[in-house]
Amino acid sequence: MTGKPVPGAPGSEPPSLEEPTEPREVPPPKPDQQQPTPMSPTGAPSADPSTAAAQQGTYLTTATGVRIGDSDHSLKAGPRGPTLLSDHHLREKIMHFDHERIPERVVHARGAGAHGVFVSNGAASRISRAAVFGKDEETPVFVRFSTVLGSRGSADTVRDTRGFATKFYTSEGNWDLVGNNIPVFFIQDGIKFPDVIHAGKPHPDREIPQAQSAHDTFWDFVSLHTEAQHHAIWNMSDRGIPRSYRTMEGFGVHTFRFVDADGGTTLVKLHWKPRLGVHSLVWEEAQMLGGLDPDFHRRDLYDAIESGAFPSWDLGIQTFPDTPDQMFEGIDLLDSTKLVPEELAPVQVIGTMTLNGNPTNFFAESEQVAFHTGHLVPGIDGTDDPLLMARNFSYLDTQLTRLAGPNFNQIPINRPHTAVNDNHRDGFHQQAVHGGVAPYKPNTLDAGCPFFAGADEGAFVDVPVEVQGAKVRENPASYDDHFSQARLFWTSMTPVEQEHIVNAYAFELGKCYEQPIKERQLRALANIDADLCARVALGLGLAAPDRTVEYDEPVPSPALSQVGETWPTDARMIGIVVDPDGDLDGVAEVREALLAQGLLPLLIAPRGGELGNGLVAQRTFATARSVEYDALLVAGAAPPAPDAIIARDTKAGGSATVATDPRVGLLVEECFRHSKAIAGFGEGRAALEELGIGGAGVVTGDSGGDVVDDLVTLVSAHRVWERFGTTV
Ligand code: HDE
Repeated sequence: MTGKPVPGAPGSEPPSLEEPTEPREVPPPKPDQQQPTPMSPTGAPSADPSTAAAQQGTYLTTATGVRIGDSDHSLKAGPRGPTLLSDHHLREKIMHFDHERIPERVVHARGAGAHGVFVSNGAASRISRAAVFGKDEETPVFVRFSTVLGSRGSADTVRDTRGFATKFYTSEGNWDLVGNNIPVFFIQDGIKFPDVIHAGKPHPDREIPQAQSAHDTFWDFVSLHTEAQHHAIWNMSDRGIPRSYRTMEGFGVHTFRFVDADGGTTLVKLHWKPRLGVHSLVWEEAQMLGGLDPDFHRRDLYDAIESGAFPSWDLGIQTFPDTPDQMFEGIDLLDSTKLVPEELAPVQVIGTMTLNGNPTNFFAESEQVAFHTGHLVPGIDGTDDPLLMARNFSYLDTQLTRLAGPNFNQIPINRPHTAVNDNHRDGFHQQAVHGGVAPYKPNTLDAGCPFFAGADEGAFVDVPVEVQGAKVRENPASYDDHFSQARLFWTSMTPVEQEHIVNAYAFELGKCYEQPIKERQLRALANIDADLCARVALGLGLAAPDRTVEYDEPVPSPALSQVGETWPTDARMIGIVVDPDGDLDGVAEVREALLAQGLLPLLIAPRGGELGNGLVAQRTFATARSVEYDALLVAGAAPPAPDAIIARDTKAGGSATVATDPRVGLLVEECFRHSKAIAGFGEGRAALEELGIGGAGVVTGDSGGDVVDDLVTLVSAHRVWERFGTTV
């Protein structure tokens, strides 16, 4: 692992406490933060690069570039007198501030982005002529991860689908892959999108609950509109509460069409496979994090990139012959409520994406980025999936409101890294100074420029697909199966994953007030699996109904389960509980050993500041909570200071003989309950014994060296799976 040290870690530069008095240089902008480059009629860039930076010069100025000597006091008639209307600087500063907010996204409002690079391995170049798939081609990308239902300030760890949208700045223009972390969707036809979102958003009268599906309107819709049942069971599974954006799969969901150099076509489904594996929180952790650290996923992504643990994903494709019926093994490829099991169509890796740069400015990049399913490049095309068709309209339309006009592609983060010569003119927020007099075709006055490209010059050529049929508002018969793949998902889960699904349904339906909605959803569950239905019914105190539909028994797909493999442990967080008067040599040794293996140790001590031996406390017993860590290593568990304002362990009679600070006890107990690995050495081992913590996933030793390797091995399995079911 390379990169900067973790902020606050030993060795990092202490920040200055004073505002500098000497001007310093403004950092240069990143390449994709340049202003749009006005193009001359011949397509040659004509911008002066010195105007590229968003902020230039050394001194504070007005918006019109006049230097300012005081920005702290408004212009008044005497120090205690009224403020003067002639203070232009005051009025301009306040006016701009008043208009800083733009409408949040109508869905996916809460998110976080990062820069990176996609490197193709060339495997897809056989079936797609897209330059982005050329062997060893490197393409800059910007990715935005998001939740769907919550507003911009909502918590990261809610139970929800996650967006996974990638903008590829290819040499042939931008390609946006606007996907989710769940491979299927709630609806088959985009015309239902307002319905499902209105049902999932907070109740219109009270505007609660925020960012949750655990309420009546959501389950009212899902239980009536049973094509949503497949997506809903994914939400109820551990996929609905990812551990990190870094540990999520991504899916293009729809079937796309790749086009080769000869015009030959192949149907494909796109998958992002995280190199770190697919990992999730447990529900109690997710709930706790909603209060303790609502920015958990945003922070995790940012910190991992800052620390040099760059997250990466392989991009893979499942390929299918482009037959007239667009079916594969009985699965309708145009039905976005269906997936194709990887056992039937293996995912073939075509490249790798690495996120290696945090945004410089959240608003300019993560907020203003505008994705669109219609942003395609030659060699990548859509299909007639009615969900995709509606999206192609919606994403263009929504930006007009959100980004206030048609020129949003000129915003730096959206700008292609290729020449733009589009004949679009004027409009709100036009940034380019277009030359020429003939933004129309054909023309003679601008010498016929710009010219049409042929296929050989990289033009996007529409696939000449045959289309016919009567105009109808109908679905094909294959869309009628709403349950077989929900059952496929359920039967592909391990017992511990099934247990989590049961608990999630019992929680969500338990939050509904309307009895008929719970009963109707139980009828849907009966059509997925009798055992699932019976267990949820038990939790709700209701009778389990019988199934009402029949379908062929699906073959389970082990690839859908998250349990059973081991994964790299890069940047996994290990909390180390330290006694400042204890074995600091041992602490330094385990810290180094964990860093050397690419994990991120964080020292937790009774108080902040330097601990000795070059070690600095990064968390204190007051600021640390278990949910931040993937595993805990107890090196010492100092007793509370005599004057500490905390409750003593009453088990020990409140005497000064208490060996373990109760806050350490809480850390350990929560980690244990959430099936995380725990290690202890020396004084820490004694603390674990006192707390009664042992068994699977707990390793102890005399020294740190005895436990580090075993701890890392446990973290590589993500959880101590066998402990689930033995804890509350
Ligand atoms: Fe979206 N979706 N969506 N969606 N979606 C938006 O576009 C929409 C769907 C997805 O980080 C909006 O720019 C319709 C499926 C992501 O900026 C909006 C339908 C999938 C993001 C919109 C769908 C997605 C959005 C809101 C049904 C997974 C966040 C703001 C036909 C394959 C992108 C915006 C970001 C955002 C419409 C269904 C993924 C309103 C009409 C299926 C990741 O245009």
